[in-house]
Amino acid sequence: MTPRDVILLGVPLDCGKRRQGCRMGPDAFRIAGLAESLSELGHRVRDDGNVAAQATDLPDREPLHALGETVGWTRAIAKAAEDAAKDGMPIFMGGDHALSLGSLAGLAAHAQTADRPLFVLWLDAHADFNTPATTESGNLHGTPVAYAYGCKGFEDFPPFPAPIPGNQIAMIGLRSVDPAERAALAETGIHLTDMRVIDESGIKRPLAVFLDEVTKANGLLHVSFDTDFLDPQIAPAVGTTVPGGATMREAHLVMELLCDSGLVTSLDLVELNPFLDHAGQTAQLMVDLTASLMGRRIFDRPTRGPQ
Ligand code: B3U
Ligand code: MN
Ligand code: MN
Repeated sequence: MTPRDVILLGVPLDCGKRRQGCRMGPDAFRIAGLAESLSELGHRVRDDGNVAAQATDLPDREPLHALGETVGWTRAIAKAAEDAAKDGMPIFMGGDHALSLGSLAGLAAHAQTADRPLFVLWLDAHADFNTPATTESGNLHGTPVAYAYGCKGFEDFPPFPAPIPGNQIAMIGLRSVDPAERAALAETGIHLTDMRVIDESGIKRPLAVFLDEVTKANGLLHVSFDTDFLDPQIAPAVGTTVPGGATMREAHLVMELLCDSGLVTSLDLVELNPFLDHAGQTAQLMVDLTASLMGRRIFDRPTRGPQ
């Protein structure tokens, strides 16, 4: 893989849901050696430290959890994302998935300036397609894709720059989707790959189809990697585990295919809750998967078996 200018941004945001601990994520990624792993692969890595929360005087509003704090973070992260994208490949070390309200907004603004379409790959057990009006939990980490798609209901948030059309969004790993999300998604044209598709036909094909679209459109590609994409047996450090997730092999294959494509321009690593981890196991796995995405491999392809 050609060396990249990687910019690590810590985002100790923990307000997208009630269970606390994701604010320790940035340090867990650092301690698990994210920067060192990427430097070893030949990339130029800069750690810009942590994004600071931004205060707002927006009052909270039932049933939404921490609305004001989340809107403040969204502004701060969007600014940091837009700035970092000018300099290289930002990797956002979360933080829960409400982080992506900001990363997507900043990257969409950057894409607009660069005059290229922004594509989004959402690796997650959940669709995160609720709006402040439809969410049953009140947890805003369940809303970033709806915000980026341009759904109504986000009037308290900064207007989303250039909403992303459904055919530029793919979700892989789905296994927990709310009824309101399912109904809303049906209208969107978003590429939906649930675990059944993966079980029946493998994870490679839906990914390859989407990557082809990115290539044809000369798009930017943002990958949003929710730790709960992975099966909880290999990734226990998640507040909202859902059984039946991606295996170690499936996840590495996704990362290797993304690496081969050369298309990824930014990455979120979210929902890691180090308080729930077993001796850093999940943090280490997320770092190893990121290394696969950034060029670590067993052999250079094509591999030749015994003749
Ligand atoms: N869709 C549910 C559950 C959920 C979404 N993201 C996570 N959980 N981690 C909700 O609360 O919106
Ligand atoms: Mn998520
Ligand atoms: Mn999730």
